[in-house]
Amino acid sequence: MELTRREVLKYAAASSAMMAIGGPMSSVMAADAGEPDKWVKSVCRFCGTGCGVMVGVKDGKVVTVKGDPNNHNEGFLCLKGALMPPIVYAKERVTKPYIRKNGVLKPASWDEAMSLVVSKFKGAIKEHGPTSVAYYGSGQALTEETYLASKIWKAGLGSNNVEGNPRLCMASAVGGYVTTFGKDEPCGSYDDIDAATCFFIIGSNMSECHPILFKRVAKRKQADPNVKIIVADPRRTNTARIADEHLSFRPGTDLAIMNAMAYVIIQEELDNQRFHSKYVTFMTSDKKKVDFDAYVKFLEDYTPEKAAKLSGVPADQIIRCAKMFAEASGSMSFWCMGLNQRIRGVWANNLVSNLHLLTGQIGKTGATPFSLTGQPNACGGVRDTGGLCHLLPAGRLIKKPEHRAHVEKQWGLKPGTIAPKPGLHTVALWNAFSEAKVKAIFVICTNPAHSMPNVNIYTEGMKRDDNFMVLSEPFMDAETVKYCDVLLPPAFWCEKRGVYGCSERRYSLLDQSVEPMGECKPDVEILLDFAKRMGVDPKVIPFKNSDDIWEEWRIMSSETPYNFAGITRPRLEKESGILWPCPTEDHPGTKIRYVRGEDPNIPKDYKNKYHFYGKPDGRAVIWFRPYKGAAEEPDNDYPMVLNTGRVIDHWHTGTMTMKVPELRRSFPNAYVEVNTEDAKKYGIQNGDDVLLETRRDKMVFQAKVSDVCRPGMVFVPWFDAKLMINKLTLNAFDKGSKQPEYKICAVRIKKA
Ligand SMILES: Nc1nc2c(c(=O)[nH]1)N[C@H]1C(S)=C(S)[C@@H](COP(=O)(O)OP(=O)(O)OC[C@H]3O[C@@H](n4cnc5c(=O)[nH]c(N)nc54)[C@H](O)[C@@H]3O)O[C@H]1N2
Ligand SMILES: Nc1nc2c(c(=O)[nH]1)N[C@H]1C(S)=C(S)[C@@H](COP(=O)(O)OP(=O)(O)OC[C@H]3O[C@@H](n4cnc5c(=O)[nH]c(N)nc54)[C@H](O)[C@@H]3O)O[C@H]1N2
Ligand code: SF4
Ligand SMILES: [Mo]
Repeated sequence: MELTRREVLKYAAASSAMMAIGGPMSSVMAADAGEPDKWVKSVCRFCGTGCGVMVGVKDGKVVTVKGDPNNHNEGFLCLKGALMPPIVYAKERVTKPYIRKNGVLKPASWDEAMSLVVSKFKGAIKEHGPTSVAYYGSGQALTEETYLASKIWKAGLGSNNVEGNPRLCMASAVGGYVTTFGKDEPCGSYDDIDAATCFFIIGSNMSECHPILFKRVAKRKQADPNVKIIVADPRRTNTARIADEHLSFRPGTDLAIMNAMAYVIIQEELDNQRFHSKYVTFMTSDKKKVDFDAYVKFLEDYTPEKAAKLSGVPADQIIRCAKMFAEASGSMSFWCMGLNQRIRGVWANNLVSNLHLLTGQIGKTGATPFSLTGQPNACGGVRDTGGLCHLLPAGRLIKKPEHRAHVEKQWGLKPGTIAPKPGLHTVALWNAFSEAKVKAIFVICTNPAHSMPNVNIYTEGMKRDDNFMVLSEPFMDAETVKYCDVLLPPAFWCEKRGVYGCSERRYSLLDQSVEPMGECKPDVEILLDFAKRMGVDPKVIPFKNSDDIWEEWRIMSSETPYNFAGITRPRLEKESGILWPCPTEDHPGTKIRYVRGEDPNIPKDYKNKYHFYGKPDGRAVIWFRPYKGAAEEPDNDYPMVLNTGRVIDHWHTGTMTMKVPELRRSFPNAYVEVNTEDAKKYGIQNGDDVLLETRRDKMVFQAKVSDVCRPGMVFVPWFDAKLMINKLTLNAFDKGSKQPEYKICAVRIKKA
């Protein structure tokens, strides 16, 4: 059904509830503007679901957006996706460069701004060496933007300080996949949803954060009432409301629950011996290869009774869920920040994959461990191109000499050009910038002055005079604008051309729909200009535009298991997304990895059906991952857990969704969710002001009293720049992935 804009807006206020049930939203025509002159194929600007959109253009302006019927979303969009056009023309758009003078941003020409940027970067490199300069990017930047920036820094400037917000988001998932399978990225696809008979959704609020995928899950359940849904989340979210089993546990204790599920599976003889004896290695946390019996012994610490005591989930519920998962004809797991944003994020990821490997619930349609990616291009843009401080393109590692040598050869560099030491990861990088050890940083498509944990430290650091930040940001009211030394005006979303790669290894093209506003330039052009002015060898950066960059990267991938040589620009223009590996132009793309006959990386006559070729012995790993607590557990002084996350109608720091009146109205301010029992204990009524205090800072929020949070925890959404919860959060991080623990810290609350 098509809705007019007015009809859509009627639904806006109720959108969360609506999406939770899979809702009446189908393709949305959010326009009163009349029939567009043309429709341009693109991708939604927001979440990692990566819905295809058609952008309606009239008189050179974007007037409407509708779902692309040929992409995986089959024409469906959620409200955020449908309401994008007004964001493009918001009055806050930055349309010319600015330079800060005496504390105030003053308009400048491109040449003045870029000359200053280059003099600062050159000065820093000359005085303090290449590691004093950095790039901080984004899982929302186009693939070509991140590939280019990473190459400029690592190959051109000699600095591996290339980081970005995916460190705050997907680093633990990368760590999980790499340690378990030897290669990053999911092995299944969205199509698995239509065949799965059990969904294990853990640490993901899909109904609000991946609404169109959740809709597909809900549709599956509606079509077949025997399909089971397990949701493991300490909050009773909209997602949990359609679950057959909602496991509500003390935050952080899900490691014990997943181990207990494995215990039950083995006790009930529901493990798949034939599969794990042939395709799995059992490994202790200190990387000793052991046998199945050692695993059984390890799990003795995790009987359902012991896990129940620790987590607060009844033992019989753990047993029911374990059986449900193992006995289903196809089990599909989804997870997101509830697992990744933890100091045991990688371990939590391993534990989900353990359940699949133990039961053989993998490598067949409907059975797969599927990490939901947050941002629209964290997979394609950052993980795949290697846009982090320890990575090189296609999953190769800076610390491995043979990986550096191969990339140097592919890039035509002198051997030894890429520095052998990884750069600084995000928390370390911003620490170093705050101490003015890193002198100059280029920030593109992210808003760290709002999104970093324990953010006061970093905003204080940004105020210093002896470090320098250049920021490319389309909106004047983004928090980081307050602190940058130079502000550059980027072309936004539909004003530029490039690729997004979403959660399921699907690469889709965003074609340019309209001309950039004012003096805005695509980030690719900004970076190319920067490289030229920095004197980077034109043989290293030979590109004229985004198409040239894609061409180099596409061909380079063909010598790796990421092989997407078949995904050419003309093909992307015609088709609405293709899943890699895709080695040749006539290859349809790959739905299931690691399976003979499905994955083109495995020879057709390979001896075994499955081949986990990311590991030297071809076997995936079941890891022993014991339960360990959070970095800051509640205590007498700070007796509750503070949890932070998202709401359906806002995107992150709100710079975009706050510009859409209907979205702003549905969530105008941040608030604190308090459980009814805790409210009674602290004498708090719905709507009261509540003071939240952590060891970092304190702030007052209005209370929403409900049964959503479990007792002992509170939840605050982090979109609101006026009420910035990241002043209170903790910057402890996972030792392996370096991803911060946004999901758990200790807090005390009282009525204000
Ligand atoms: N509407 C909307 N959608 C988005 C985004 C957005 O800003 N707005 N952002 C996108 C991005 S970048 C991301 S990363 C994703 C995030 O998507 P999600 O991870 O689904 O969203 P969050 O709200 O961050 O957290 C999910 C859940 O983790 C739970 N959780 C907290 N502690 C624990 C724990 O100890 N164990 C478990 N198992 N769960 C726990 C929380 O209660 C919360 O319900 O969303 C993407 N989609
Ligand atoms: N408390 C708490 N904090 C969190 C999280 C949490 O769960 N809790 N989640 C973390 C996670 S998962 C993530 S992914 C991060 C996200 O954190 P951020 O990346 O900092 O948040 P965004 O609001 O997405 O910032 C994107 C910025 O890019 C700008 N922009 C949009 N389009 C363009 C463009 O084309 N070019 C340029 N140059 N700029 C553009 C936007 O206006 C916006 O200011 O936050 C992390 N922070
Ligand atoms: S589900 Fe995500 S990608 Fe799809 S329309 Fe909504 S925000 Fe956009
Ligand atoms: Mo994210």
